[in-house]
Amino acid sequence: MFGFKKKNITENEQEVTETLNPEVEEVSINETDSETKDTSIETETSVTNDASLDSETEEVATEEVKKTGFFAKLKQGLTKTRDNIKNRIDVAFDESRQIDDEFYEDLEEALVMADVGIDATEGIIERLKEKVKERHIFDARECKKLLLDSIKEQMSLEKDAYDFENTQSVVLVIGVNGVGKTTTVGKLAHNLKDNGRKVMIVAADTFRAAATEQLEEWAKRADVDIISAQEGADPSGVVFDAVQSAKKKNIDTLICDTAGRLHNKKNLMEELKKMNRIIDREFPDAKRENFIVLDGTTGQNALIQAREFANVADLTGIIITKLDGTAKGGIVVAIQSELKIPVKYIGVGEGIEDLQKFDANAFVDALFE
Ligand SMILES: Nc1nc2c(ncn2[C@@H]2O[C@H](COP(=O)(O)OP(=O)(O)OP(=O)(O)O)[C@@H](O)[C@H]2O)c(=O)[nH]1
Ligand SMILES: [Mg+2]
Repeated sequence: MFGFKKKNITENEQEVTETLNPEVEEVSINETDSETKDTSIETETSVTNDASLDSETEEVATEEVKKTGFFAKLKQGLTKTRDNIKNRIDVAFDESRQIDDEFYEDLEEALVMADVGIDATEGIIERLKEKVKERHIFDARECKKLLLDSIKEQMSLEKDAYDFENTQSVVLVIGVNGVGKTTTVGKLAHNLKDNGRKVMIVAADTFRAAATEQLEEWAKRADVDIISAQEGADPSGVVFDAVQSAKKKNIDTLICDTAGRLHNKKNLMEELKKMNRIIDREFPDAKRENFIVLDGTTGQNALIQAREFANVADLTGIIITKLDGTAKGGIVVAIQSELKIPVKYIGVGEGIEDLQKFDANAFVDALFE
């Protein structure tokens, strides 16, 4: 009954034989309702909801604690990158420094070391030089503020970047193998659920049974509904059923985990397009997001992947994971500036709380201060 046959799957490559007609094939779906799940999970997750605050002051205080926690985690996550550039930045902005060619060269070197990328670095330095000239600045420390402001400006997001979080939406999470898609789906589901949203996730990676099991584990942790099917089922069929279920249950956000795919595998890219078509056709009123997940530790490779995926899918946002595992976190700046696609979330660890909305101000401060 399935239009897909699983063929040799290696770590870097998955191939499918596609014989789909009509567009969606029937799949046998496993639906797990978060409300019927076992009580041990209830206990675990209820810890996060324990405080029922009743005064505005307390809410403000909690917000402050959250912000402090957010920044501390971000700073911790960017430790390797900060350590990598710290010496150069300190030397460049030493109070005894002149703002001369050597000064700009040192800055350039620090940014390139952090993988900000040649093009993005040149743009940043050019803008900095203009501002320094315009404002007649001679003090290197004053120049530091200008530099940080210039990067922040470049990285800041449009006001509507997170609109999908507040309206009915479908999010498709895509990328190559092992970048952190499934983990990110789990973390994102948790974040949205934590904000009172009704979330459902769908295991559209049907190539490996283990992939579904992994996502089921995340559904339990995040305490959200999950739709899955058995190994080998048509991914588009699973998505189709998930969309019907999401509409019926009045789900706020449906998040689709997909299989890792290489951009040069035509069949897999076609399959991606098809999933997109199904969602658009079956849920035209939902706000759509296509997030590409990129592994921050792969440096400039991530940039290449994003370019390739942008050719087949209308990417609405980028999620960069594993920033805690790299000394080259500046790749976030390179990706944003070269692709002109907003980085919307970053992964700073493997835990459920380790996905952060991208905050340009906090990111730049955590990196340089
Ligand atoms: N340190 C760190 N590890 C991460 C982060 N995000 C994901 N990982 C780890 O990366 C590994 C791969 O994550 P998955 O979520 O399975 O990746 P995937 O893209 O779904 O992989 P495939 O489905 O095989 O393509 C796991 O060990 C995750 O714990 C992160 O932000 N920081
Ligand atoms: Mg996965």
